[in-house]
Amino acid sequence: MQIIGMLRHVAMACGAGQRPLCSRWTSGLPVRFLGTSSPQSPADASFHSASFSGADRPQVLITGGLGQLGVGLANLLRKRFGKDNVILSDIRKPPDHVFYSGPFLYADVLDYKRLREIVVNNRITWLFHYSALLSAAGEANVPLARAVNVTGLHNVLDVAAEYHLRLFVPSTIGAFGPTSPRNPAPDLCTQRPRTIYGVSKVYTELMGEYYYHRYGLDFRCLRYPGIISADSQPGGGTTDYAVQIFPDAIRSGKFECNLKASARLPMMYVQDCLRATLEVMDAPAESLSMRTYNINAMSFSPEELAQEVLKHLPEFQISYNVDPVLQAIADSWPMTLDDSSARKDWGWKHDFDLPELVTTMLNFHGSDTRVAQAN
Ligand code: VAH
Repeated sequence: MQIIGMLRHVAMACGAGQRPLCSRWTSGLPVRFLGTSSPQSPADASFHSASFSGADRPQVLITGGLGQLGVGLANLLRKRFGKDNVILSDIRKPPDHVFYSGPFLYADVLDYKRLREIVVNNRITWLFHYSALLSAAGEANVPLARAVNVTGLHNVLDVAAEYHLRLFVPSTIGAFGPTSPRNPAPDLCTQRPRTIYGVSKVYTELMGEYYYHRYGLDFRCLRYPGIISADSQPGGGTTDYAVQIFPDAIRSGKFECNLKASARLPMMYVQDCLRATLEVMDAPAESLSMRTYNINAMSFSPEELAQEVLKHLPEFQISYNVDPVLQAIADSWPMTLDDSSARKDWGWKHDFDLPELVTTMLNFHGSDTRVAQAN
């Protein structure tokens, strides 16, 4: 009996149309049984007219698309696979420049039925799952972080396994903790993070690898350093200072840092991060010896970053107003990551070191005409 027939059969038994009454493992897939899905909203039909040409091209869905990385990733993927092959989604309204740059949908990762509907109606084959509360935001609202980062992950894993998607979920240097090796942190080591963000990302790594081994889910994961982006704001992270320093340096020549001067952390320019994400998703499965990889580019402290800014802005002044919560998080994270496995397995290498990062960021914020982030 086809899975859909089985679904219908069991759904009848479970009382179709009612709340999910039963879930069971069926034919090796984590398939939950649901009532009838909600009627397709007209907006969803708009993409069916799109010509998804190129059978070999993935149909991409990005969750959490309005966070620090989603728009940049969508731009990169649309250049590669075509504008209509990449659907950006979030629970917030997109600004005009995002809404008119390609397909955008409302998607709440806590709504399992809706996720299935989007995947089916748009024949999604690749899913980039960016919805998450980051380190500082998570500590400020643990229940919400647990819901989004854990329950949201469950929904995404089950949909990805059911529809045989290729799934990317980012992890982070925050998945390491004070008992992890810090300089460098290897791919495999003790991971006892002290934030709900870090705990949920260790869980993400373990659950993604379980679904790979148990159900054959093509799960891929990178541990991101702190990401420095020019034309997008970070969303409540411990490394956000390294993004905000640039517009402040240009506008006022001053910056108040909320970490101590010596707090050295792994960092990466957004262009390197997004390229690494596409490269690992593009890599032939047989080249991957692991499902979760460290990627590294540079490490710096606030004082080292300030010294590099001073080379361009001699009047620049940094001051320190240390946030003890953020500093405790930063102190529990590694200073550098060993990314030799990524470099060996799928040819990872970074392009931006600290001098290139500072030049690029100051040029972006200092240029009269702010150009869109060129991926
Ligand atoms: C944070 N920017 O600070 C994020 C990131 C490496 C840290 O995950 O929480």
